[in-house]
Amino acid sequence: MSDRAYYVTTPIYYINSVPHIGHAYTSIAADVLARYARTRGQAFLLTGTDEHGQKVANAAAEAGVSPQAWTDRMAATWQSLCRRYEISYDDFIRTTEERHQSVCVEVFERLKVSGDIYVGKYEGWYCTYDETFWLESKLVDGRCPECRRDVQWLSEDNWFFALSRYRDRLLEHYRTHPDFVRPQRAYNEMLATLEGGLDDLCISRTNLDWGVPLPGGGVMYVWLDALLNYITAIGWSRDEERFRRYWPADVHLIGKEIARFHTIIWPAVLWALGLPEPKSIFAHGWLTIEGEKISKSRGNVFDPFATADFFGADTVRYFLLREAPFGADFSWSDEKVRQRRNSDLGNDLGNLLRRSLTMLQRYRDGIVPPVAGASFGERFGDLGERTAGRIVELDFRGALAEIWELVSALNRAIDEQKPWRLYEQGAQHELDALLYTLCEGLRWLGHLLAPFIPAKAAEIHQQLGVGDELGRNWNEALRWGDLTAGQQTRGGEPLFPRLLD
Ligand code: ME8
Repeated sequence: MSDRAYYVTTPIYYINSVPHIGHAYTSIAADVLARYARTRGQAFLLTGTDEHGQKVANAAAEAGVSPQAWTDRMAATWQSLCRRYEISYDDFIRTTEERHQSVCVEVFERLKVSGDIYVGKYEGWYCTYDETFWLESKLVDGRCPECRRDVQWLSEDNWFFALSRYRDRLLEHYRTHPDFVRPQRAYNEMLATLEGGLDDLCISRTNLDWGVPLPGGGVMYVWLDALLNYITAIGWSRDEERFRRYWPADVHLIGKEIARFHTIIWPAVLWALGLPEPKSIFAHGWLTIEGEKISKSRGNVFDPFATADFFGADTVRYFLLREAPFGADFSWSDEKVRQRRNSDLGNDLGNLLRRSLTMLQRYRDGIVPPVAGASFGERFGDLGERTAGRIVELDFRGALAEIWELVSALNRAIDEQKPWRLYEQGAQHELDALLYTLCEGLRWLGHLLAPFIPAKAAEIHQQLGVGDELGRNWNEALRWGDLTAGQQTRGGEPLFPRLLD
């Protein structure tokens, strides 16, 4: 068996403020991939916080504390968001950590040696909020094209990364790797950007202290510092064996507004270091409210902790992944979350579990009968593979739709075969076959749903009395008929109690 691991990352989030649901969204999607991948072998999920830059320094100053005290406090909040939404990260990197800062300095030194960076004069427009330099031609009414804030004129001697040198190689890579950037829209946009030409990138700042100090003065541009997190955490230049197990990353998950950094600048930096590019980058869409991106700067954020308390983390996870194709924008509304909760999760899934176990209790003392009905095994035999295929394609909505076919088919089997009638008629064999099918179907659902709604998936297995099953190899677990006859089920509380208006 190969010791290669599936490596998936989230962006590292700015901690100038508290997190909102948009941040949770990316991390939840990454978590689904990692949880699934762990059932097939090794996986590594990296998330963390981007702690340098003017925005963070300003936030600390406003709060009247040192940047380090501020970041310590905020990083703890971001970690608890991960716990609240069951993000099973393997490492949480903070860019103020020594392990990261030393990598930044080493990268800088190596790029100096390779001749990929040089000193030049930087004069141009800078948006502090987005930590981005803009060409005059890109400004909109003299303001930042991204956030529409005022930009500042900067004139400094700075270090530049010779990005323009990599344009042809990038174009070639895009041409030969049509899946390098997904979805297609992001690929097309980035290709058009490349075709439009590339400027070299200013990678140092002299008018700011809160960053990674560079030998000779100044600090590293926060975006280069941030991107390097993806190689710091897996041991680049410190532990080559470990690094080779994870790199290149299988997928960087990001929001579409930071695609240029990840799909153009990042591969070029890696090439300059003699490293391969990531296998793919997926730039997903935005969560909106009334058509506006949810963001602190637009003032339409709400507390994701309170949301998890109210709906339950699993309900929110399910909603976010089921509501829209990954890649598209979609809108948040409490009402839509409530509907998904009450219909898909409560009526379809929760009631299926409750009805099945209640009937098993009534007719068979809660014990799984010895007759394995085969028809579902034939019909859904490849469901595990199909669901897995959708997950690795990042089609989470499609994966859940596949899984819900099984949920619906099991509910239909109850409605059509009417176990209470089979019982009255003394049709013992048919009743056994149906009850077995329901239990085995639910055992499958526990496995299939574990990446998406981990706590509730575990609860399904607990109620079935197979609480030690989760974490089994995906293919082995999803063999129809694996549930042992004679298994004592337990039952329990409703999985998704109805939420009232
Ligand atoms: O950009 N809908 O950090 P950031 C969906 N530090 N996703 C959203 C979202 C929304 N409304 N709002 C935020 C940064 N996100 C840099 C990244 S990586 C080397 C450095 C998610 O705190 C989405 O993933 O602004 C987006 O890319 C990320 O949060 C931006 O987080």
